[in-house]
Amino acid sequence: SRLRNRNFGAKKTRREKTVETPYEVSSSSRPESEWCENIDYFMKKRLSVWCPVPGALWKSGKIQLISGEEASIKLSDGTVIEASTEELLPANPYSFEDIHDLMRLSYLNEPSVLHNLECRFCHDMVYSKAGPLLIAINPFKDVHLYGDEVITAYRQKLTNEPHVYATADNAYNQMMRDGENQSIIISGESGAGKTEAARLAVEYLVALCDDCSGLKEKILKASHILEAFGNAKTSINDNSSRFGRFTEILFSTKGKLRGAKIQTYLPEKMRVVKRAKGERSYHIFYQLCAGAPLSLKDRLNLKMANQYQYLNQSECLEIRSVDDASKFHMLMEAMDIVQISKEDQGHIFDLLAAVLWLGNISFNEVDTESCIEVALDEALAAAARMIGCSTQELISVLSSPKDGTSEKLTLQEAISIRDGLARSIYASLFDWLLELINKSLEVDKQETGRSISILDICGFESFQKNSFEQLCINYGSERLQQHFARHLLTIEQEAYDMDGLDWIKVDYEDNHECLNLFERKSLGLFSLLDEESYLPAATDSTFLNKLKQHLIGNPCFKEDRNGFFKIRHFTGEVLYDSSGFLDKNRDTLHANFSQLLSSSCLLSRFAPSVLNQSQVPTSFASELQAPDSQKQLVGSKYKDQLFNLMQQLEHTKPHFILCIRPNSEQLPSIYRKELVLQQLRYSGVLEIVAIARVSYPTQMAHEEFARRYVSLLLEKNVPQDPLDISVAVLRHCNVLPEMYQVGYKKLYMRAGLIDMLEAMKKLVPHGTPEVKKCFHYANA
Ligand code: AD9
Ligand code: MG
Repeated sequence: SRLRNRNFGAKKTRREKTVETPYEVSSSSRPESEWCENIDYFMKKRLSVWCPVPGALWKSGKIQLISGEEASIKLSDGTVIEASTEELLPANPYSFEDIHDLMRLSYLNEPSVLHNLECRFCHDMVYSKAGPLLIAINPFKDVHLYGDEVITAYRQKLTNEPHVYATADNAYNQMMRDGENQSIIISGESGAGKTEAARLAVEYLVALCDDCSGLKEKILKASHILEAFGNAKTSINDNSSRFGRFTEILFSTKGKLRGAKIQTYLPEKMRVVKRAKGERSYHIFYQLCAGAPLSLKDRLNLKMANQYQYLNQSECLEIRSVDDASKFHMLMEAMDIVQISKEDQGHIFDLLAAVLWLGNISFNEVDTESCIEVALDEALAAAARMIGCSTQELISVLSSPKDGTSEKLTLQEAISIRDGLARSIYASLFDWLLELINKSLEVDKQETGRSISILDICGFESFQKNSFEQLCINYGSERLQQHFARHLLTIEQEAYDMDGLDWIKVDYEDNHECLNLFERKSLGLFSLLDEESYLPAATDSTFLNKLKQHLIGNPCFKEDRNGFFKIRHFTGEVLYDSSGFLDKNRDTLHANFSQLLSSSCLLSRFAPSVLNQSQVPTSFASELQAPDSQKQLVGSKYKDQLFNLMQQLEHTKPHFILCIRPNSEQLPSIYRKELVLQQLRYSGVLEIVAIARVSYPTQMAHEEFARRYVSLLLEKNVPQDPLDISVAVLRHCNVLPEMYQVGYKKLYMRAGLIDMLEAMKKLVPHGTPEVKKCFHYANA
């Protein structure tokens, strides 16, 4: 309850003064600063207040009586309740339609924000702004806010309603205006709508440009293909992304669409062979089984999905209102559009069938001493045929011990080798597919110069059982949250302080402690995990002991019952089951995989390039149970990838979208206040608004400002110093003093000012001698 009952601005009179003028507070409301002293006023004028009500968070009502610290409140349903005056918060007089930006609430407090978002949500207005941040609440239904006509409306600026399109439009305009690369960073927990938002952003950006070469269609379809291979139904989201995605849309310096490049992060391999009940493997498997044309079915010896052990094990083969067969037809079309050759498509289907058939391979116990033998049946023959090797070669891989010793395999070991092979094939297939897609979207580098990147990583997850996969996903969310908070909450405040601005700090509890838990050099969770993974004798339980020994001092780490530990994430506490951590982090390939690779013309065709790229040592034989210390392990590799990603993002101007999941059932029209509030709280939305209300979103060095806007000065005596030019321009244009602050180095401007200056510039003729002189000066 970090934020409960916080009423931003209530005690911060100084800030209130700077804020009111540009965002005009309606005269019918009292300024926040007066709230504390003016509860009486609210009672007399019968103005609404928020009152805490057990089980319903807050309800609005009117104060009937105040006696000392206690007040009687009549709620809108007629009931009267008692509450302490300290717990009451002022409600806003506005109707929600006016308030598409939470910055415009005259009283910024949790119940007001929740209520405003709820009203908008109930009217299908699922987007709102929180200052610089776009909030998107997942409607789980078609809200008719998308498509060509709406795109045109945003392009022509016919509407100022918040929207992903507006965010994308803004990014494009800023890229063109400032010549700076942009990024759209989408956060939110699993099922909140990140992937949909990313799709809409890409849809808008590619629609901005004329498209003669079919590039636009290719970019959209590429995303469609990746989703078929990288998304799956989980218990939280029917279309959950099981990999992170960073899509760069590339433009020429003139703003023409030139191509795209996609990077992916940590696709979840384990899902191919194992997952929780009620979840599915990757969509593509079910689509293939349901929709493959007869000839393909024959060639792959394809059965129904329920006949494959890898698919039927989790007792979930279909998704409500999803037609896998028609999805498959759309996928084939998408592959054609992306120009994946028919031959490569054939290979892709072969490998998918290989994975499915591998899962059906069974083992017989030959004698009582746990000696096992691969069953010589249809599954073995089909898998070998699909991989492109002989059954004997496949048997040899599946029945020889991982570490090359002569010991006999147990049944469990044999199954683990089989599953490891299936996972590796699928992971390599995914990487290869990405390579094909990127080749198809590739452009001549000289033609590009600008880009807008869209980041959509897996959202925070907390299931009943959480394993290594959730740990990595949730660590990714922590990293992203740090970037989000740094940009929306910290950097700006630091800059104001440094540049000598009059400023009141807004505090925010950041997540550095949790990041530290994961990232510390020698005693962080990932380095401890690596250390154990390199030791052949280590087990999940020795790993857990190590964690307990070294992490117990960190407030984000907690011991739990045997085999489990807890981490306090910024979103809340998650219980992790440590079993399988070491194996998943090692992700060792079978020693004989290289043998199979050389004998299978199919695997040798695509796997080597992919495997070399992913920094796996060239000798597979060295990847035994405990990998050699040169191989980078899964967790720390992901950590490094995220670091690189964050660095890439630091070179862009970020735009943030926060997606919110209004209910856990994926149902339309249900807005669960507690769930929404929790997400608003841990993302720091109220703090972001509080900062935005007093912030200056556009900042420009005086030199740059002078260069751009000196032409607005039509006088003869133009000052020499850039700072003086800035001030002269602003005065000359009659800009209200509360719209800007002048720092030592930069000019800090409120939202809207720069657009106004741009508009004025268009009206002023260029080229007077004074202007030219100043341009020379400023450029120099
Ligand atoms: V995860 O972290 O990948 O598990 P996401 O990506 O945040 O998650 P996703 O975009 O997949 O969530 O959204 C989940 C589902 O919500 C979608 O499959 C849609 O059915 C639904 N959704 C999301 N956004 C919208 C929307 N703008 N309009 C309608 C939506 N439905
Ligand atoms: Mg997603």
